[in-house]
Amino acid sequence: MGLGAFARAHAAVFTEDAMLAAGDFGWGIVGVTQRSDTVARQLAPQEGLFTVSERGGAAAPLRVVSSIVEAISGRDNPEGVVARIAAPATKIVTLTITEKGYRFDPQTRTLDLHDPDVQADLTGRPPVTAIGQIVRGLQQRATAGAGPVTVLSCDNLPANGILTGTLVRNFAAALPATESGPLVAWMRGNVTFPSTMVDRMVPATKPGDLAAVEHELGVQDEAAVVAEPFKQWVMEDNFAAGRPRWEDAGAVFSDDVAAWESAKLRLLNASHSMLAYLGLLAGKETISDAVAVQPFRTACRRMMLEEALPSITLPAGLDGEQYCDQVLRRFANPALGHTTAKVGSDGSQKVGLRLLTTVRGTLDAGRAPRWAALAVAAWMHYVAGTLETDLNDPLAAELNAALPAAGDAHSMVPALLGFRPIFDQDLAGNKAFRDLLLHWYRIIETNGPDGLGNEINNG
Ligand code: CS2
Repeated sequence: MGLGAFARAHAAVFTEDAMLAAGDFGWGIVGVTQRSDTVARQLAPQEGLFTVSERGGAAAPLRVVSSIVEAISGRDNPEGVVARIAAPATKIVTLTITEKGYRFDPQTRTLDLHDPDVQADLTGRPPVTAIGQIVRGLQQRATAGAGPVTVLSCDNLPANGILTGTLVRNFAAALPATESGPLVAWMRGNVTFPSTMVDRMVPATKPGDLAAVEHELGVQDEAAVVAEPFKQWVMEDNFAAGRPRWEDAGAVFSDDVAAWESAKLRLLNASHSMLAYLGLLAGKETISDAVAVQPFRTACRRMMLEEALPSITLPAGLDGEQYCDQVLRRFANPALGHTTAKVGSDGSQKVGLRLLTTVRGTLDAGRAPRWAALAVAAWMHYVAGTLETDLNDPLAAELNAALPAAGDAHSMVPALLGFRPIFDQDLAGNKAFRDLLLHWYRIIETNGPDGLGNEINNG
């Protein structure tokens, strides 16, 4: 579920590699698009085939991937999605639907039962939310005796398997008692929700990328994707109905996925977000342009080394400093064209998981979260500046309603701190954090990117 560029460049590639390496060709992917049906329309006339174009040092030649056997639109054909989830041949339902696709309340990590689409799905209409489609599919499986299945979240969320299991059970529990009772009981013995850590930088495909692929391949491919050469997948080995031999394709099975996920979110994704907002502030179009600004790179490094690393427990075998260096090298890939606007989108869904976790951890250790606060202040300044025009965020309307039309650090920082979907009361009331936000916001406001650079360099 979720057939964006990331799913094509990650799960589809790992799955094809696993089939090739293991000689086990019994697998195939039915891809389901979410809100837009574009990718389903692009893939259909190509029989699911698409090209992966790696960019940067050690890039492999163009490759046509064949693991997607069918692509359907979840918006136009919700019953079809439910039927595919219910089909006995379906063994795994993967999700790459981004943070906002889960419709959860970040403070309670439970399903947002106030969400109008969730509510409508609960009434029994053909479901449009991913969680609603999964539950209806599981319900049909239970009734038809179609056998166990695995639901595998592949999004950047901490303990994504536990979260997904909770949301599925929340939806099931909100159904009428005659439906929920038997379903919840069946799920207990037949559905697993392993956690995963997924990693590959995959920008949105641009028209120029399609032209370059066509030039090299000699055929037009509307669904081609661009990706960095690096890719990583760490999973819990808890599958209810079998799985491809992904380990033969380089995936790692681990009992410590939560530690991998925290490391990735708080080091890679947190710095990615920081660079996106600092880069947007300084007029940098891509992450590689932003990381080339020496003070911005310094701020990222210091946030990772001085604040994020001390507040997490690394998984065995991961060298924290090497990981940070590798992340900065990957960001610097000039051929990728990963835009700051794309990484900066949906900030309301990302800031809490990527940055506020480190802010809290650092405050709890009795230290000042100076660098993480800079990233949050840069996001705040970006929100205040783009709110009325084109803030690409699912909570744009709510943010718009909560903030003054215009304002400086003194009005914007407290107004944003009062925005409960992101900041809980505790953090919003923390004086040290608030002072740091005011400090950085004012520097951004009055001194611009260059003044900010000087302040960063002064430590
Ligand atoms: C990025 C991620 O868009 C974003 O927010 O931080 O998509 C990032 O590229 C991937 O998580 C890398 O694995």
